[in-house]
Amino acid sequence: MVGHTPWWKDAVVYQIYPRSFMDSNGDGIGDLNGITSRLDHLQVLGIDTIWLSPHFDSPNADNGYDIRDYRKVMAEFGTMDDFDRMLAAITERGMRLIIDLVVNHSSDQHEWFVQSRSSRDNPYRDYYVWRDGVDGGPPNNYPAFFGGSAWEYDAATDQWYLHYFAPQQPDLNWEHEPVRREVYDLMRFWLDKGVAGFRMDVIPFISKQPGLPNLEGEQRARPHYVYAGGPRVHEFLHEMHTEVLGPYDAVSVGEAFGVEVSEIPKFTDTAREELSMIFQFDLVRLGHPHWRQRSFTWPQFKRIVADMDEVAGTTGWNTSFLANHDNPRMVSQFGDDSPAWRERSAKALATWNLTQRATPFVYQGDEIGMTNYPFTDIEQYDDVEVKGLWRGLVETDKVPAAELLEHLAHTSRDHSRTPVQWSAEAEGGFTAGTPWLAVNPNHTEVNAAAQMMDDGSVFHHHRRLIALRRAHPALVHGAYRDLDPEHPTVFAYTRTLDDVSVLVLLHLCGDALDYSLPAGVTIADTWLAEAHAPEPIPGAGSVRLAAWHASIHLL
Ligand code: TEU
Ligand code: CA
Repeated sequence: MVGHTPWWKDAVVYQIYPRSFMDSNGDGIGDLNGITSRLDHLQVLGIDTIWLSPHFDSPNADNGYDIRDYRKVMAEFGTMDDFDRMLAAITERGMRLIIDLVVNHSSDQHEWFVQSRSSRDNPYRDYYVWRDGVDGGPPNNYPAFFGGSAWEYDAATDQWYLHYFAPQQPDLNWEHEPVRREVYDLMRFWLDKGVAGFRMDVIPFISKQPGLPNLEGEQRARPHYVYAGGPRVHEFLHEMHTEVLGPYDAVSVGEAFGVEVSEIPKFTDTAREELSMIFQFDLVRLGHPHWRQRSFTWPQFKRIVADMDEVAGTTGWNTSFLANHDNPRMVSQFGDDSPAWRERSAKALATWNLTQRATPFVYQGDEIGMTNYPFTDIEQYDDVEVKGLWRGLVETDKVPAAELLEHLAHTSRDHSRTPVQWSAEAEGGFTAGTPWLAVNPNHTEVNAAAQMMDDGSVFHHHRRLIALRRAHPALVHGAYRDLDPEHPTVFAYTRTLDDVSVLVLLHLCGDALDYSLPAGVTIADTWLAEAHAPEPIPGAGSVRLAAWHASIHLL
Protein backbone atom coordinates (compact mmCIF):
# COMPACT_ATOMS: atom_id res chain seq x y z
CA MET A 1 0.00 0.00 0.00
CA VAL A 2 1.70 3.17 -1.19
CA GLY A 3 1.60 6.02 1.30
CA HIS A 4 0.17 3.89 4.05
CA THR A 5 1.74 4.59 7.41
CA PRO A 6 0.75 2.47 10.38
CA TRP A 7 -1.14 4.27 13.17
CA TRP A 8 1.58 3.67 15.73
CA LYS A 9 4.04 5.97 13.99
CA ASP A 10 1.70 8.86 14.80
CA ALA A 11 0.95 7.61 18.30
CA VAL A 12 2.01 9.20 21.57
CA VAL A 13 2.28 6.48 24.20
CA TYR A 14 1.90 6.87 27.96
CA GLN A 15 3.38 4.18 30.19
CA ILE A 16 1.40 3.14 33.25
CA TYR A 17 3.09 1.25 36.08
CA PRO A 18 -0.16 0.07 37.64
CA ARG A 19 1.11 -0.45 41.18
CA SER A 20 1.92 3.27 41.43
CA PHE A 21 -0.66 4.96 39.22
CA MET A 22 -3.90 5.26 41.22
CA ASP A 23 -5.35 3.27 44.11
CA SER A 24 -9.16 3.03 44.04
CA ASN A 25 -9.82 1.01 47.20
CA GLY A 26 -7.46 2.31 49.86
CA ASP A 27 -5.18 -0.72 50.14
CA GLY A 28 -2.19 1.40 49.12
CA ILE A 29 -1.69 -0.39 45.80
CA GLY A 30 -2.62 1.09 42.45
CA ASP A 31 -5.21 -0.90 40.51
CA LEU A 32 -7.18 -1.18 37.28
CA ASN A 33 -10.22 0.72 38.56
CA GLY A 34 -7.81 3.45 39.56
CA ILE A 35 -6.58 3.61 35.97
CA THR A 36 -10.14 3.75 34.62
CA SER A 37 -10.90 6.61 36.99
CA ARG A 38 -7.99 8.68 35.64
CA LEU A 39 -8.39 8.28 31.89
CA ASP A 40 -9.58 11.90 31.63
CA HIS A 41 -6.11 13.03 32.69
CA LEU A 42 -4.60 11.16 29.75
CA GLN A 43 -7.24 12.34 27.35
CA VAL A 44 -6.71 15.99 28.25
CA LEU A 45 -2.99 15.43 27.74
CA GLY A 46 -3.68 14.12 24.25
CA ILE A 47 -2.41 10.58 24.73
CA ASP A 48 -3.80 8.03 22.28
CA THR A 49 -2.05 4.85 23.41
CA ILE A 50 -1.36 3.36 26.82
CA TRP A 51 1.36 0.82 27.60
CA LEU A 52 0.42 -1.00 30.77
CA SER A 53 3.23 -2.68 32.73
CA PRO A 54 2.27 -6.24 33.79
CA HIS A 55 -1.23 -6.67 35.20
CA PHE A 56 -1.14 -10.49 35.37
CA ASP A 57 -1.40 -12.85 38.31
CA SER A 58 1.99 -12.78 40.03
CA PRO A 59 3.60 -13.44 43.39
CA ASN A 60 5.45 -10.12 42.83
CA ALA A 61 9.07 -11.14 43.27
CA ASP A 62 9.65 -8.36 40.69
CA ASN A 63 6.39 -6.38 40.76
CA GLY A 64 4.57 -8.43 38.16
CA TYR A 65 7.53 -9.18 35.88
CA ASP A 66 7.23 -12.72 37.25
CA ILE A 67 3.96 -14.09 35.91
CA ARG A 68 2.17 -17.02 37.52
CA ASP A 69 -0.84 -17.11 35.20
CA TYR A 70 -0.81 -15.26 31.87
CA ARG A 71 -4.59 -15.36 31.58
CA LYS A 72 -5.48 -13.99 35.00
CA VAL A 73 -5.42 -10.47 36.45
CA MET A 74 -3.28 -9.82 39.52
CA ALA A 75 -5.70 -9.96 42.47
CA GLU A 76 -4.26 -6.74 43.95
CA PHE A 77 -5.07 -4.94 40.70
CA GLY A 78 -8.65 -6.22 40.40
CA THR A 79 -10.56 -8.76 38.33
CA MET A 80 -10.92 -9.67 34.68
CA ASP A 81 -14.19 -7.70 34.73
CA ASP A 82 -12.25 -4.66 35.87
CA PHE A 83 -9.82 -5.23 33.02
CA ASP A 84 -12.63 -5.51 30.49
CA ARG A 85 -14.25 -2.34 31.81
CA MET A 86 -10.93 -0.51 31.70
CA LEU A 87 -10.28 -1.62 28.12
CA ALA A 88 -13.81 -0.63 27.07
CA ALA A 89 -13.32 2.82 28.64
CA ILE A 90 -9.98 3.22 26.87
CA THR A 91 -11.48 2.14 23.55
CA GLU A 92 -14.51 4.44 23.95
CA ARG A 93 -12.12 7.35 24.22
CA GLY A 94 -10.53 6.38 20.94
CA MET A 95 -7.36 5.22 22.68
CA ARG A 96 -5.51 1.94 22.38
CA LEU A 97 -3.96 -0.37 24.95
CA ILE A 98 -0.62 -2.15 24.70
CA ILE A 99 0.08 -4.75 27.37
CA ASP A 100 3.36 -6.20 28.64
CA LEU A 101 4.46 -9.57 27.29
CA VAL A 102 6.93 -11.12 29.74
CA VAL A 103 7.92 -14.42 28.15
CA ASN A 104 11.68 -14.65 28.46
CA HIS A 105 10.84 -16.04 31.88
CA SER A 106 7.81 -16.86 34.01
CA SER A 107 7.30 -16.98 37.76
CA ASP A 108 8.67 -20.03 39.55
CA GLN A 109 5.08 -20.44 40.75
CA HIS A 110 3.73 -20.80 37.21
CA GLU A 111 2.15 -24.23 36.74
CA TRP A 112 4.63 -24.98 33.95
CA PHE A 113 7.56 -24.53 36.33
CA VAL A 114 5.89 -26.36 39.20
CA GLN A 115 5.54 -29.30 36.82
CA SER A 116 8.96 -28.83 35.25
CA ARG A 117 10.88 -29.00 38.50
CA SER A 118 8.90 -31.99 39.81
CA SER A 119 10.85 -34.65 37.90
CA ARG A 120 13.32 -35.03 35.04
CA ASP A 121 10.78 -36.84 32.89
CA ASN A 122 7.83 -34.53 33.50
CA PRO A 123 6.30 -33.41 30.15
CA TYR A 124 7.05 -29.78 31.15
CA ARG A 125 10.71 -30.44 31.94
CA ASP A 126 11.92 -28.85 28.69
CA TYR A 127 9.81 -25.74 29.16
CA TYR A 128 12.78 -24.37 31.12
CA VAL A 129 16.56 -24.57 30.84
CA TRP A 130 17.94 -27.35 33.08
CA ARG A 131 21.60 -28.40 33.21
CA ASP A 132 23.91 -30.50 35.33
CA GLY A 133 26.29 -28.63 37.59
CA VAL A 134 30.03 -28.52 37.01
CA ASP A 135 32.32 -29.58 39.89
CA GLY A 136 29.57 -29.05 42.42
CA GLY A 137 28.91 -25.52 41.13
CA PRO A 138 26.66 -23.95 38.52
CA PRO A 139 26.82 -25.04 34.84
CA ASN A 140 28.58 -21.80 33.76
CA ASN A 141 29.62 -18.38 35.07
CA TYR A 142 26.57 -16.36 33.95
CA PRO A 143 25.61 -13.68 36.49
CA ALA A 144 21.96 -12.82 37.25
CA PHE A 145 20.87 -9.17 37.00
CA PHE A 146 19.51 -9.21 40.52
CA GLY A 147 22.64 -10.68 42.11
CA GLY A 148 24.53 -13.96 42.31
CA SER A 149 24.65 -16.69 39.70
CA ALA A 150 22.07 -17.00 36.92
CA TRP A 151 21.70 -20.66 37.95
CA GLU A 152 19.74 -22.06 40.87
CA TYR A 153 20.29 -25.58 42.17
CA ASP A 154 17.14 -27.64 42.59
CA ALA A 155 17.69 -30.60 44.92
CA ALA A 156 14.53 -32.44 43.86
CA THR A 157 16.08 -33.41 40.50
CA ASP A 158 19.74 -32.62 41.23
CA GLN A 159 20.00 -30.12 38.37
CA TRP A 160 20.28 -26.35 37.96
CA TYR A 161 17.83 -24.02 36.20
CA LEU A 162 18.68 -20.79 34.39
CA HIS A 163 17.35 -17.40 35.50
CA TYR A 164 18.79 -14.20 34.02
CA PHE A 165 16.88 -12.22 36.65
CA ALA A 166 15.74 -13.34 40.16
CA PRO A 167 15.67 -17.06 41.07
CA GLN A 168 11.87 -16.66 41.13
CA GLN A 169 12.04 -15.83 37.39
CA PRO A 170 13.16 -19.04 35.61
CA ASP A 171 13.94 -18.55 31.90
CA LEU A 172 11.65 -20.28 29.44
CA ASN A 173 13.22 -22.58 26.85
CA TRP A 174 12.26 -21.13 23.47
CA GLU A 175 14.09 -23.92 21.64
CA HIS A 176 11.24 -26.18 22.76
CA GLU A 177 8.45 -25.66 20.26
CA PRO A 178 5.51 -26.18 22.68
CA VAL A 179 6.73 -23.15 24.63
CA ARG A 180 6.46 -20.98 21.55
CA ARG A 181 2.98 -22.31 20.83
CA GLU A 182 1.88 -21.50 24.41
CA VAL A 183 3.19 -17.95 24.01
CA TYR A 184 1.42 -17.40 20.69
CA ASP A 185 -1.82 -18.72 22.25
CA LEU A 186 -1.69 -16.39 25.21
CA MET A 187 -0.96 -13.46 22.87
CA ARG A 188 -4.09 -14.35 20.87
CA PHE A 189 -6.10 -14.53 24.11
CA TRP A 190 -5.39 -10.86 24.87
CA LEU A 191 -5.59 -9.71 21.25
CA ASP A 192 -9.04 -11.30 21.02
CA LYS A 193 -10.06 -9.08 23.94
CA GLY A 194 -9.05 -6.06 21.90
CA VAL A 195 -5.59 -5.01 23.02
CA ALA A 196 -3.58 -3.38 20.23
CA GLY A 197 -0.32 -5.16 20.85
CA PHE A 198 2.58 -5.75 23.19
CA ARG A 199 5.63 -4.26 24.78
CA MET A 200 7.94 -7.27 24.98
CA ASP A 201 10.10 -7.63 28.05
CA VAL A 202 13.82 -8.34 27.35
CA ILE A 203 12.73 -10.04 24.15
CA PRO A 204 16.22 -10.43 22.60
CA PHE A 205 17.11 -12.74 25.50
CA ILE A 206 14.77 -15.55 24.36
CA SER A 207 17.41 -17.30 22.23
CA LYS A 208 20.16 -18.78 24.39
CA GLN A 209 23.79 -19.21 23.31
CA PRO A 210 24.39 -22.73 21.96
CA GLY A 211 26.17 -24.83 24.58
CA LEU A 212 25.96 -21.96 27.09
CA PRO A 213 29.72 -21.33 27.22
CA ASN A 214 31.27 -19.25 30.01
CA LEU A 215 31.46 -15.49 29.59
CA GLU A 216 35.02 -14.47 28.83
CA GLY A 217 36.91 -11.20 29.41
CA GLU A 218 34.91 -8.10 28.52
CA GLN A 219 31.71 -10.08 28.26
CA ARG A 220 31.63 -10.44 32.03
CA ALA A 221 30.99 -6.72 32.48
CA ARG A 222 28.25 -6.66 29.83
CA PRO A 223 26.46 -10.01 30.00
CA HIS A 224 23.29 -8.54 28.49
CA TYR A 225 25.04 -8.21 25.12
CA VAL A 226 25.73 -11.95 25.19
CA TYR A 227 22.23 -12.79 26.43
CA ALA A 228 20.73 -10.68 23.63
CA GLY A 229 22.92 -12.25 20.95
CA GLY A 230 21.50 -15.76 20.69
CA PRO A 231 21.46 -17.16 17.15
CA ARG A 232 17.72 -17.83 16.86
CA VAL A 233 16.20 -14.60 18.16
CA HIS A 234 15.29 -13.30 14.70
CA GLU A 235 13.91 -16.64 13.61
CA PHE A 236 11.65 -16.74 16.70
CA LEU A 237 10.49 -13.16 16.22
CA HIS A 238 9.73 -13.73 12.56
CA GLU A 239 7.75 -16.82 13.52
CA MET A 240 5.84 -14.81 16.13
CA HIS A 241 5.12 -12.21 13.48
CA THR A 242 3.85 -14.82 11.03
CA GLU A 243 1.77 -16.60 13.66
CA VAL A 244 0.32 -13.68 15.60
CA LEU A 245 1.51 -10.11 15.04
CA GLY A 246 0.93 -10.07 11.29
CA PRO A 247 -2.52 -11.73 11.23
CA TYR A 248 -3.77 -9.47 14.04
CA ASP A 249 -2.01 -6.37 12.69
CA ALA A 250 -0.72 -5.92 16.25
CA VAL A 251 1.90 -3.38 17.26
CA SER A 252 5.04 -4.59 19.03
CA VAL A 253 7.73 -2.76 20.98
CA GLY A 254 10.67 -4.90 21.98
CA GLU A 255 12.62 -4.01 25.08
CA ALA A 256 16.03 -4.45 23.48
CA PHE A 257 18.35 -4.41 26.46
CA GLY A 258 21.78 -5.56 25.21
CA VAL A 259 21.20 -4.50 21.59
CA GLU A 260 23.61 -2.04 19.91
CA VAL A 261 22.29 0.84 17.80
CA SER A 262 23.78 -0.83 14.71
CA GLU A 263 21.62 -3.90 15.38
CA ILE A 264 18.28 -2.04 15.56
CA PRO A 265 17.34 -2.70 11.90
CA LYS A 266 17.58 -6.45 12.44
CA PHE A 267 14.54 -6.12 14.69
CA THR A 268 12.60 -3.29 13.04
CA ASP A 269 13.35 -3.32 9.31
CA THR A 270 9.80 -3.77 8.03
CA ALA A 271 10.98 -6.11 5.28
CA ARG A 272 12.11 -8.61 7.92
CA GLU A 273 8.65 -8.83 9.55
CA GLU A 274 9.73 -8.96 13.15
CA LEU A 275 8.89 -6.06 15.50
CA SER A 276 7.34 -2.62 14.92
CA MET A 277 9.81 -0.80 17.17
CA ILE A 278 12.29 -1.40 19.94
CA PHE A 279 13.54 0.44 23.00
CA GLN A 280 17.30 0.90 22.64
CA PHE A 281 19.05 1.82 25.89
CA ASP A 282 22.16 3.85 24.98
CA LEU A 283 20.43 7.17 25.67
CA VAL A 284 18.53 6.36 28.81
CA ARG A 285 21.60 4.65 30.32
CA LEU A 286 24.08 7.35 29.28
CA GLY A 287 24.22 8.74 32.81
CA HIS A 288 24.12 5.36 34.57
CA PRO A 289 25.20 2.31 32.60
CA HIS A 290 24.52 0.31 35.77
CA TRP A 291 24.10 1.34 39.43
CA ARG A 292 26.89 3.90 39.30
CA GLN A 293 26.04 7.42 38.27
CA ARG A 294 28.33 8.75 35.52
CA SER A 295 28.63 12.14 33.88
CA PHE A 296 27.86 12.62 30.21
CA THR A 297 27.97 15.46 27.69
CA TRP A 298 25.24 16.72 25.39
CA PRO A 299 27.35 16.08 22.27
CA GLN A 300 27.46 12.40 23.36
CA PHE A 301 23.69 12.44 23.73
CA LYS A 302 23.21 14.10 20.33
CA ARG A 303 25.50 11.59 18.63
CA ILE A 304 23.36 8.70 19.85
CA VAL A 305 20.18 10.43 18.68
CA ALA A 306 21.66 11.06 15.23
CA ASP A 307 23.04 7.52 14.97
CA MET A 308 19.73 5.96 15.87
CA ASP A 309 17.92 8.08 13.34
CA GLU A 310 20.44 7.36 10.60
CA VAL A 311 20.67 3.63 11.26
CA ALA A 312 17.03 2.82 11.80
CA GLY A 313 14.94 5.83 10.88
CA THR A 314 14.17 4.85 7.32
CA THR A 315 14.07 1.04 7.16
CA GLY A 316 11.98 0.92 10.30
CA TRP A 317 10.85 3.19 13.09
CA ASN A 318 12.41 4.28 16.39
CA THR A 319 11.06 5.06 19.84
CA SER A 320 12.01 8.06 21.96
CA PHE A 321 11.92 7.96 25.75
CA LEU A 322 13.98 9.38 28.61
CA ALA A 323 12.63 7.30 31.47
CA ASN A 324 10.58 4.27 32.41
CA HIS A 325 9.95 2.11 35.48
CA ASP A 326 13.57 0.81 35.38
CA ASN A 327 15.30 4.16 35.35
CA PRO A 328 15.42 7.35 37.40
CA ARG A 329 13.07 10.25 36.73
CA MET A 330 13.57 12.11 33.45
CA VAL A 331 14.07 15.53 35.03
CA SER A 332 16.46 14.25 37.71
CA GLN A 333 18.57 12.25 35.26
CA PHE A 334 18.75 14.66 32.32
CA GLY A 335 17.55 18.00 33.67
CA ASP A 336 17.88 19.91 36.91
CA ASP A 337 15.37 18.90 39.57
CA SER A 338 16.15 21.78 41.94
CA PRO A 339 13.09 24.01 42.52
CA ALA A 340 14.67 26.78 40.43
CA TRP A 341 14.94 24.80 37.20
CA ARG A 342 12.72 21.78 37.69
CA GLU A 343 9.85 22.97 35.54
CA ARG A 344 11.88 24.58 32.81
CA SER A 345 14.25 21.67 32.42
CA ALA A 346 11.32 19.22 32.41
CA LYS A 347 9.75 21.27 29.62
CA ALA A 348 12.96 21.35 27.58
CA LEU A 349 13.34 17.57 27.88
CA ALA A 350 9.70 17.01 26.98
CA THR A 351 10.26 19.18 23.93
CA TRP A 352 13.10 16.88 22.87
CA ASN A 353 11.08 13.72 23.53
CA LEU A 354 8.07 14.87 21.52
CA THR A 355 9.90 16.18 18.47
CA GLN A 356 11.84 13.10 17.37
CA ARG A 357 11.32 10.98 14.26
CA ALA A 358 10.15 8.20 16.53
CA THR A 359 7.13 7.22 18.58
CA PRO A 360 7.43 9.07 21.90
CA PHE A 361 6.82 7.31 25.21
CA VAL A 362 5.92 9.43 28.23
CA TYR A 363 6.41 7.69 31.57
CA GLN A 364 3.73 8.31 34.21
CA GLY A 365 4.49 11.35 36.35
CA ASP A 366 7.00 12.80 33.89
CA GLU A 367 4.16 14.79 32.33
CA ILE A 368 4.08 16.79 35.58
CA GLY A 369 7.85 16.78 36.08
CA MET A 370 8.00 14.35 39.01
CA THR A 371 11.51 14.02 40.48
CA ASN A 372 13.68 11.37 42.10
CA TYR A 373 12.78 10.50 45.68
CA PRO A 374 15.15 11.69 48.44
CA PHE A 375 16.15 8.16 49.48
CA THR A 376 18.77 8.07 52.26
CA ASP A 377 18.47 4.60 53.79
CA ILE A 378 18.47 1.08 52.35
CA GLU A 379 15.26 0.32 54.28
CA GLN A 380 13.36 2.86 52.17
CA TYR A 381 13.88 0.87 48.98
CA ASP A 382 11.59 -1.88 47.72
CA ASP A 383 13.23 -2.99 44.47
CA VAL A 384 14.57 -6.53 44.07
CA GLU A 385 17.48 -5.08 42.06
CA VAL A 386 18.51 -2.77 44.92
CA LYS A 387 18.38 -5.69 47.35
CA GLY A 388 20.56 -7.78 45.07
CA LEU A 389 23.07 -4.94 44.74
CA TRP A 390 23.18 -4.54 48.50
CA ARG A 391 23.86 -8.24 49.05
CA GLY A 392 26.47 -8.44 46.32
CA LEU A 393 28.29 -5.14 46.75
CA VAL A 394 27.94 -4.26 50.43
CA GLU A 395 27.59 -7.64 52.12
CA THR A 396 29.84 -9.72 49.86
CA ASP A 397 32.30 -7.37 48.12
CA LYS A 398 32.53 -4.95 51.08
CA VAL A 399 31.83 -1.84 49.00
CA PRO A 400 31.08 0.90 51.58
CA ALA A 401 27.31 1.16 52.15
CA ALA A 402 27.55 4.94 51.83
CA GLU A 403 29.04 4.60 48.35
CA LEU A 404 26.22 2.41 47.06
CA LEU A 405 23.59 4.61 48.72
CA GLU A 406 25.13 7.72 47.19
CA HIS A 407 24.73 6.24 43.71
CA LEU A 408 21.31 4.68 44.28
CA ALA A 409 20.04 8.11 45.30
CA HIS A 410 20.49 8.95 41.61
CA THR A 411 20.09 5.66 39.77
CA SER A 412 17.62 3.33 41.51
CA ARG A 413 14.54 2.04 39.73
CA ASP A 414 12.42 2.99 42.77
CA HIS A 415 12.64 6.71 41.91
CA SER A 416 10.21 6.13 39.09
CA ARG A 417 8.03 3.80 41.10
CA THR A 418 6.88 6.18 43.84
CA PRO A 419 3.14 6.90 43.48
CA VAL A 420 1.86 9.43 40.98
CA GLN A 421 1.27 12.79 42.63
CA TRP A 422 -2.32 13.67 41.84
CA SER A 423 -2.85 16.45 44.37
CA ALA A 424 -1.36 18.29 47.35
CA GLU A 425 -3.45 16.15 49.69
CA ALA A 426 -2.19 13.36 51.95
CA GLU A 427 -0.24 10.72 50.01
CA GLY A 428 -0.53 12.95 46.95
CA GLY A 429 -4.12 11.83 46.46
CA PHE A 430 -2.84 8.43 45.28
CA THR A 431 -4.47 6.42 48.07
CA ALA A 432 -6.74 6.82 51.06
CA GLY A 433 -4.55 4.28 52.85
CA THR A 434 -0.83 3.72 53.26
CA PRO A 435 1.02 3.60 49.93
CA TRP A 436 3.16 0.53 49.19
CA LEU A 437 6.11 2.85 48.42
CA ALA A 438 6.48 6.32 49.93
CA VAL A 439 5.02 9.30 48.10
CA ASN A 440 7.60 11.99 47.31
CA PRO A 441 7.29 14.79 49.92
CA ASN A 442 7.37 17.36 47.12
CA HIS A 443 3.82 16.34 46.11
CA THR A 444 2.64 19.51 47.85
CA GLU A 445 4.33 21.47 45.03
CA VAL A 446 4.53 18.95 42.19
CA ASN A 447 1.09 17.52 41.52
CA ALA A 448 -1.39 17.07 38.70
CA ALA A 449 -4.25 19.06 40.23
CA ALA A 450 -2.15 22.22 40.59
CA GLN A 451 -0.69 21.85 37.11
CA MET A 452 -4.07 21.35 35.50
CA MET A 453 -5.05 24.84 36.75
CA ASP A 454 -1.80 26.47 35.61
CA ASP A 455 -1.50 27.06 31.89
CA GLY A 456 2.27 27.48 32.23
CA SER A 457 2.77 24.06 33.86
CA VAL A 458 4.85 21.11 32.69
CA PHE A 459 1.56 19.28 32.09
CA HIS A 460 0.19 21.92 29.74
CA HIS A 461 3.54 22.15 27.98
CA HIS A 462 3.28 18.42 27.27
CA ARG A 463 -0.29 18.90 26.12
CA ARG A 464 0.72 21.65 23.70
CA LEU A 465 3.64 19.62 22.36
CA ILE A 466 1.41 16.64 21.70
CA ALA A 467 -1.17 18.83 19.95
CA LEU A 468 1.57 20.43 17.85
CA ARG A 469 2.92 17.01 16.89
CA ARG A 470 -0.54 15.98 15.77
CA ALA A 471 -1.05 19.14 13.77
CA HIS A 472 2.24 18.99 11.87
CA PRO A 473 3.27 15.76 10.13
CA ALA A 474 6.80 17.17 9.75
CA LEU A 475 7.23 16.73 13.51
CA VAL A 476 6.38 13.03 13.21
CA HIS A 477 7.72 11.97 9.82
CA GLY A 478 10.12 14.75 8.84
CA ALA A 479 13.79 13.99 8.20
CA TYR A 480 16.06 14.72 11.14
CA ARG A 481 19.11 16.96 10.91
CA ASP A 482 21.29 18.10 13.79
CA LEU A 483 22.60 21.58 12.86
CA ASP A 484 25.12 21.93 15.66
CA PRO A 485 26.18 18.50 16.92
CA GLU A 486 29.27 19.66 18.82
CA HIS A 487 27.76 22.58 20.73
CA PRO A 488 28.11 21.73 24.41
CA THR A 489 24.67 22.93 25.53
CA VAL A 490 22.55 23.98 22.55
CA PHE A 491 20.53 21.41 20.66
CA ALA A 492 19.43 22.82 17.28
CA TYR A 493 17.83 20.40 14.85
CA THR A 494 15.41 20.47 11.98
CA ARG A 495 12.58 18.18 11.00
CA THR A 496 11.79 18.47 7.31
CA LEU A 497 8.92 17.03 5.31
CA ASP A 498 8.28 18.18 1.75
CA ASP A 499 8.46 21.97 1.86
CA VAL A 500 7.94 22.29 5.60
CA SER A 501 11.05 22.70 7.73
CA VAL A 502 10.76 22.98 11.49
CA LEU A 503 13.55 24.08 13.84
CA VAL A 504 13.75 22.88 17.43
CA LEU A 505 15.99 24.98 19.68
CA LEU A 506 16.90 23.73 23.13
CA HIS A 507 19.34 25.12 25.62
CA LEU A 508 20.10 22.31 28.04
CA CYS A 509 21.84 24.33 30.68
CA GLY A 510 21.11 26.55 33.68
CA ASP A 511 22.69 29.69 32.18
CA ALA A 512 21.52 32.09 29.49
CA LEU A 513 23.43 32.34 26.22
CA ASP A 514 23.61 34.47 23.08
CA TYR A 515 23.48 31.94 20.30
CA SER A 516 24.28 32.58 16.65
CA LEU A 517 21.88 30.61 14.52
CA PRO A 518 23.60 28.22 12.10
CA ALA A 519 24.25 29.71 8.65
CA GLY A 520 21.23 29.84 6.39
CA VAL A 521 18.69 29.52 9.19
CA THR A 522 16.01 32.18 9.15
CA ILE A 523 13.08 31.87 11.50
CA ALA A 524 9.76 32.55 9.77
CA ASP A 525 7.42 31.82 12.63
CA THR A 526 7.41 30.60 16.22
CA TRP A 527 5.05 27.76 17.07
CA LEU A 528 5.96 27.26 20.67
CA ALA A 529 8.25 29.18 22.97
CA GLU A 530 6.44 29.13 26.19
CA ALA A 531 7.47 31.40 29.02
CA HIS A 532 10.93 31.87 27.58
CA ALA A 533 10.75 33.03 24.00
CA PRO A 534 14.09 33.51 22.29
CA GLU A 535 14.79 37.19 22.11
CA PRO A 536 16.10 38.18 18.68
CA ILE A 537 19.14 40.38 19.02
CA PRO A 538 18.58 42.97 16.29
CA GLY A 539 20.92 42.71 13.33
CA ALA A 540 23.06 40.04 14.98
CA GLY A 541 21.59 36.88 13.45
CA SER A 542 21.65 35.55 16.95
CA VAL A 543 19.11 34.86 19.66
CA ARG A 544 19.24 35.10 23.40
CA LEU A 545 18.51 31.68 24.86
CA ALA A 546 17.38 31.61 28.48
CA ALA A 547 18.41 28.80 30.83
CA TRP A 548 16.70 25.56 29.78
CA HIS A 549 15.18 27.34 26.79
CA ALA A 550 12.93 25.35 24.47
CA SER A 551 11.24 26.57 21.32
CA ILE A 552 9.87 25.29 18.02
CA HIS A 553 9.93 27.37 14.84
CA LEU A 554 8.88 27.24 11.24
CA LEU A 555 11.76 28.07 8.92
O1 TEU B 1 13.97 -4.96 32.37
C1 TEU B 1 15.18 -5.49 31.97
C2 TEU B 1 16.17 -4.44 31.78
O2 TEU B 1 16.39 -4.08 30.66
C3 TEU B 1 16.90 -3.76 32.89
O3 TEU B 1 16.62 -2.38 32.86
C4 TEU B 1 16.67 -4.32 34.26
O4 TEU B 1 15.52 -3.77 34.80
C5 TEU B 1 17.78 -4.02 35.21
O5 TEU B 1 17.80 -2.66 35.45
C6 TEU B 1 19.12 -4.54 34.78
O6 TEU B 1 20.13 -3.96 35.54
C7 TEU B 1 12.79 -5.71 32.23
C8 TEU B 1 11.69 -5.01 33.01
O7 TEU B 1 11.43 -3.77 32.43
C9 TEU B 1 12.09 -4.93 34.44
O8 TEU B 1 11.19 -4.19 35.22
C10 TEU B 1 12.19 -6.34 34.96
O9 TEU B 1 12.69 -6.34 36.26
C11 TEU B 1 13.10 -7.22 34.08
O10 TEU B 1 12.91 -7.03 32.70
C12 TEU B 1 12.79 -8.67 34.34
O11 TEU B 1 11.53 -8.99 33.84
CA1 CA C 1 -5.83 -0.83 45.34
